[in-house]
Amino acid sequence: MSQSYRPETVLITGATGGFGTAFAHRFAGLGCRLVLVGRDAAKLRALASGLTVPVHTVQVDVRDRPAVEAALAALPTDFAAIDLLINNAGLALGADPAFRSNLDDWEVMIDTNDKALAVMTGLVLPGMVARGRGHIINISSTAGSYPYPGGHVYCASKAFVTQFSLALRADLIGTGVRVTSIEPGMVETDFSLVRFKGDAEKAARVYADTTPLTADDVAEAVVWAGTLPPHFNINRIELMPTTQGPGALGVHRSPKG
Ligand code: NDP
Ligand code: 8X3
Repeated sequence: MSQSYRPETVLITGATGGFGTAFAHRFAGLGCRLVLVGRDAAKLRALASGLTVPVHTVQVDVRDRPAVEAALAALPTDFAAIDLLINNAGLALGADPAFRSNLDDWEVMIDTNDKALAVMTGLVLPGMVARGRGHIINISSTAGSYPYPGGHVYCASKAFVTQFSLALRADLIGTGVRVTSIEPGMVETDFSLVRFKGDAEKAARVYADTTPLTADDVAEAVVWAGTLPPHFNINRIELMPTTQGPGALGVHRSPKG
């Protein structure tokens, strides 16, 4: 289907990361004005300087609710009416079994992937409803549907994102506001480097001898969902590399059963 809708103003969280940068370039290519949210001012400046559309950058930790509220309240008039919110900032920390995990890591994942995403949504949504149009695209994960060893809180945090997205749909029927959950599998970005806290060898092993998706592949799905005509809502997209698929359930075997 050809594109028949273009969001005028797109806000992207985690804009300085792998997915976020790909989204920024793709929506800039469509001529959208962009609000780029990230923690690193230098990376935000570098990203913005490579784009030829109007850009407003917001340097904030998405977990800092007062700072997020202030930044959204202070958006310049030209950027204030957000048509498309892409809740993308997120992370996994650690892949050890739950009983050997770091509770601080658990809190950071929940605070970032869930609480911050919900707060951002709650701040942007009333304006969309008042304008009778808007779209929220939440970046979830296959981890939200298919648990795996060492996934515990990360998997659960993404299940929250998927279910929150579907529940929003239930509330937003009749408002003109759309919601989409994007659920990628393995995509090569800094995601694993972050998960393994800078251990490049461990991170590289995740992607070794296989063909992961790229951030641009994910952007393809996001742009498609985000440029469909206003009557058309994509609820969920699950995407993964051809070289990835669900695995068997784990079974413990010992002579005693
Ligand atoms: P990256 O690590 O490349 O990007 C993550 C982005 O989130 C960075 O810009 C990072 O900023 C930002 N971020 C993290 N915490 C905060 C915070 N507290 N405040 C503001 N920004 C923050 O990873 P991806 O691009 O791969 O990940 C993007 C999203 O996609 C995440 O939600 C991830 O869970 C999800 N995902 C990733 C998959 C993958 O295999 N790569 C698959 C499925 C889903 P900073 O650089 O400052 O830390
Ligand atoms: C990222 C994909 O499989 O590492 O959400 O959890 S996975």
